[in-house]
Amino acid sequence: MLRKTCFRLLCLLMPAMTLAQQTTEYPNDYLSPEFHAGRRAAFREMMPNNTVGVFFASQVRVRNNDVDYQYAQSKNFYYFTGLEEPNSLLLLFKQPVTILGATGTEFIFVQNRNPQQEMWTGKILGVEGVKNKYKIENVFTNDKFTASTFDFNTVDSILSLYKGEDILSKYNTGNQLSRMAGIIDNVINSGKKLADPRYSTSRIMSALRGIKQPEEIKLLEKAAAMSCEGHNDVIRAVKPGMTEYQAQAIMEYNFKKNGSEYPGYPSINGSSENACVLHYVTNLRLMKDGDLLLSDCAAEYHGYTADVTRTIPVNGKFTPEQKLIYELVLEAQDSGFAACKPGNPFGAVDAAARRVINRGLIKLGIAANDQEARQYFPHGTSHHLGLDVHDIGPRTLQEGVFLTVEPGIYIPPGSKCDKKWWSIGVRIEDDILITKDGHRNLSASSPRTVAEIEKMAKQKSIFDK
Ligand SMILES: [Mn+2]
Repeated sequence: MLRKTCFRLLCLLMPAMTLAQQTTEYPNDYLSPEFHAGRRAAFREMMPNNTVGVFFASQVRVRNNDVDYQYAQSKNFYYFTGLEEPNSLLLLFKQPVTILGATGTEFIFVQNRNPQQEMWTGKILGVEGVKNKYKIENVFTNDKFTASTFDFNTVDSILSLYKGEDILSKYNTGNQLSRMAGIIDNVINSGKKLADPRYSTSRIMSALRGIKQPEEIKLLEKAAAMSCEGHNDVIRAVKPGMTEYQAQAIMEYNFKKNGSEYPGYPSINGSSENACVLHYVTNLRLMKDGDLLLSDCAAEYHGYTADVTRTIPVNGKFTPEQKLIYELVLEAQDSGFAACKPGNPFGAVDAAARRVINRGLIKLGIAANDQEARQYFPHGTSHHLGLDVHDIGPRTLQEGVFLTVEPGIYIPPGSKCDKKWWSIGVRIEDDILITKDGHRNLSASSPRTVAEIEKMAKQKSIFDK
């Protein structure tokens, strides 16, 4: 007990991460070339003998007519290279091979410089640029990768996840990426097997990406800190008469202000019954006195995303019913946190949180048994978090695993319980890094308790300054 109190005190004394204003012309806190080289080496270490890893950049995706979506690089490709350009291919060999006169284990095929295109969409790095910036040894332009560039029959299998990456799509034929993917697809269709049809590549990626390295943790700390700034500003600013999209604007302003490239996933800002829709992204409703607002929003920073949810009273004060449900979810989250330690199975966090929620819903007369309780808490408590918001990782908690703890209770109108509970939807979500002897909450700089939230709600918002 004493130890627990001491730990809590320590947490309170630890300063929240403050985000430094950028002072260099461009951001200079990207993952280093050495980080990516280290990840490629770790992949090669886990590859079976005489195999090749094949990783493609993401497809450019059309939004409508001649407008593309903002480019988002393939996370596996980014993990191994840092390169944010499309139309690129990375080959990682277990044993050295010779391709186009160069001998080694790493080959990357990238876009050629193109003054005409660069006038419209900005600088293309080209061979020299990629060599200098990313320090990858064997760099070629993508037109050099043809069906005869390398005889894939000389390796036993190809490790790749390209089949799930939407790069062979008929809507995208005619570009270098689809052309290169087509070559690999032909090799595989003519008998060269994918290693354990996709399975072992996923397993290697999961083992690697599931354990966060110190450089990745720094970016995740920043993503979590700017996410918390957004949530805190929403807690201060929200009031009856404001719309859900205005709450979203306050949130995302804070992300962008701090250099986030995108929200890590579409921002969820659901008030009243909309809080009961798990992935509500419409965000159009006018909020009223007495509503709860559930905001599940987080920033992505240099490829790494946080995932934070806070649920707050729109008028600054929880009703007695809202408070009962809120504090039940909070207790469940605390129980989930307690299960976050090395050696525990991933599912121990959900088991701990669900036990509290089931017991509480039965006690309040909302559910008759565990099975009925499940309909009010229909999702899992945790998922891995990192390059993807729903990331990949090991099933046993260990140092470097990064996961969410996010229990919730959702009681939509019409539920089979007393009407006084209807339209209450509560989720509380934090981002937990497993440490050597326990865990650290990277999103602790946004308040979770009823008292702390009601106190923050009284503070001046960005609109009062
Ligand atoms: Mn989540």
